[in-house]
Amino acid sequence: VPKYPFDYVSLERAGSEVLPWWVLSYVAGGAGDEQTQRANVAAFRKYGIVPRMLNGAYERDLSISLFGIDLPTPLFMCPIGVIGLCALDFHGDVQIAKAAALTGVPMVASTLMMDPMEEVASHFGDTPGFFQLYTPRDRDLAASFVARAERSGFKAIVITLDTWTTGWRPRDLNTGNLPELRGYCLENYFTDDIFLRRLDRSPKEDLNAARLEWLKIWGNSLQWEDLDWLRSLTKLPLLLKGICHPDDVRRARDHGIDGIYCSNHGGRQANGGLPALDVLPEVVEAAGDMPVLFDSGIRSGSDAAKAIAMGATAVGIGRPYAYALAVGGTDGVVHYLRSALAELDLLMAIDGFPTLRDLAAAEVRAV
Ligand code: HOC
Repeated sequence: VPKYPFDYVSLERAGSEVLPWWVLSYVAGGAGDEQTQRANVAAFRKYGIVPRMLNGAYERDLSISLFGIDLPTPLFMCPIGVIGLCALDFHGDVQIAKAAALTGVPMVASTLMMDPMEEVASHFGDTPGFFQLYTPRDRDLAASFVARAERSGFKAIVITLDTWTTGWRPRDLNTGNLPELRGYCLENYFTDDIFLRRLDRSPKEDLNAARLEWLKIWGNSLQWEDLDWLRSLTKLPLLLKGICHPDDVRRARDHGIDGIYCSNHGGRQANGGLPALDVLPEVVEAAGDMPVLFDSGIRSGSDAAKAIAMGATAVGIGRPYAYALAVGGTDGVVHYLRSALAELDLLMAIDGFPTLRDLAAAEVRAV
């Protein structure tokens, strides 16, 4: 019997059995009655790839180039705040970073990670990492996060736009776990001089006051103009996460943004929206030569193939790797990522797409 499951349904079941109930409600839950979350997944059943034969797909090349960085595969791990809780020792971010090093699949590390970014980045090995920024209201603190990310070796900054406040998440409200979650995600703040300067006493002396101070500043509802200031902070590639409308893509370009991240946060933030996959083609069209990262609803290698065939440059895995982390730590995440990649590779072999360029040009039809 294999150590870890090879399909998502079994993996989710196995993960659900080991996660503490209040962590499970956070990982599994979404916004409202979770119709967007379900629709994200269901959207992948609405489209199919038309195979091509006699195409010389005996060998495949799954590599991509993103902002001049060569990556062996098109997958990445989405940022998930407080993901560390899914690991037995609560140091899940470090375990994920190790999985990134072993697989070449980059981690997009959340501002709300449970170990300081410097520590997490030190485990990436040769795999590049990206830093996801929840832009705080304190501009000096935002600048400090970006500078620290740059110093730690992160290769791009992903600015999340749709989570300056947490959405209406009934499962988390029912379990009452939000205060608990907030208590765990402050490592990057508590290791930052700019944040510490805001406090009268250190977090060790007065944890509650530190947490309250964090609540006041963590979420910033940015305006387009703010992007110029964020742009001025770094030469690293900047991506906007949460983009689902072509006009927003065009505006992003006007503000010097380098990449688009099409996502509805896995349906965790706002309910009632379109599945992210349905808006991907128009986002890709507006993006032109800007790379488009995609997440929301990917569960398997064949889902990733569809997103690529619909124009995504790189594809983000979210909940599956959280369950894999719960089930087997670094080992579990590596197993999941290698399984998803094996499925993607086999699909390309059988359906006749030797490279991702060929897959991107594949015909996709509504089922
Ligand atoms: C306690 C704060 O990235 C997610 C997170 C953001 C939630 C913040 C929770 O939804 O996965």
